[in-house]
Amino acid sequence: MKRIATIQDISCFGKCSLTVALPLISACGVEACPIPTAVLSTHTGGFEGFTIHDLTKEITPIADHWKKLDLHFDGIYTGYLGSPEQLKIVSDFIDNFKKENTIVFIDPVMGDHGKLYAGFDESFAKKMVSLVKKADIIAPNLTEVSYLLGIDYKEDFSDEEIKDMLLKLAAMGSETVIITGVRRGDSLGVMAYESKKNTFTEYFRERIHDTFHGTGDVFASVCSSALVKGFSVEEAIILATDFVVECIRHTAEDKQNHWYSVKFEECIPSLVKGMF
Ligand code: PXL
Repeated sequence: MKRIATIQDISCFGKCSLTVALPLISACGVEACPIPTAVLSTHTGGFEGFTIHDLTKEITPIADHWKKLDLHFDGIYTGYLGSPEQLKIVSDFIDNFKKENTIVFIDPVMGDHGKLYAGFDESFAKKMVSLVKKADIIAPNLTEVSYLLGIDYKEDFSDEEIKDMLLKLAAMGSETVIITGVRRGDSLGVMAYESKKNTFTEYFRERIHDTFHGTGDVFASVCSSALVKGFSVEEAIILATDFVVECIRHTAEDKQNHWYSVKFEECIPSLVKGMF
C-alpha cells in the first residue's frame, strides 16, 4: 500500500485541510500520516472568533522520530501552512524524507477569489516561492498563482495567459504545474503543464455557480493520492476534478446549512470506484 505524509492544519469544524485529507486519502486506498501544523476551532473562512493553537514546535520532533523509525513516504502532500517558520521546517522535512520515488505535492494554500486568507500577507507569498521550488507537483488556484508570480488577479484569464503562467511556474522548479479554478465561458476546470514531456493538459467541466470552502483541499487530496498510486497526471486531474464537481453538485442543494464546506462524505462511493 502506498503512503502519504500530509502536513497542514486541523480545523476542528468546517471541513478543510486535515479533516478532508485524512478521509479522502484513506478512501483512495493510500495510508495517510498527518503532521498537524496548528489546531483551529474552525477554518478561517467565515466563522467569527476562531481559536488557533500553533504546533510548529511539534513538527521537527515528529519528523525526527519518523526518521529514527526509518519511515518511507511515497508522497509528501503539504497544504495550509501558517508562518514563514513552518515553510522552512516543511522544506527541511522534504529534504529529509524525499527519496527517488517520493512525489512531493505542494498546494501553496494562501487565498481564493483574488484575496489572501486571514493572517497571510505578500511577504508570506514571496516565501512560499522557495517551498514551491522543492515540489514535483504544485496545484495553486489562480489567486495563489497571481501571488506566486506577482501579477494582478482577474477572474478571466485567456488560455494563452494561463499557458504563460504554467511555464513561468514550471521554471521555478516543479516538474508538473496544475492550475485549478480556470474559467472558460460557462466551464470551469484545470490546466496543467508537464515539463518533462513538454505537454499541456486541460480538463473542463460545466461551471456550477456555487463556491464552497475546502474544495481545493478535496482536489489536492484526491490528485496526490491518485499520483502516488501511479495514475498519470491527466488521469489524476480527471478523477480529482470529477470528484470535486460531484461534491459541489451534491452540496449546492443544501447550501444554507452547509455553506462552510462540501458534503464529500456522501460522494465517497464514486471516488472509491474510480480509484480501484
Ligand atoms: O481550505 C484551505 C484552508 C485550510 N486551513 C484553514 C483555512 C483554509 C481556508 O480558509 O482557513 C485554517
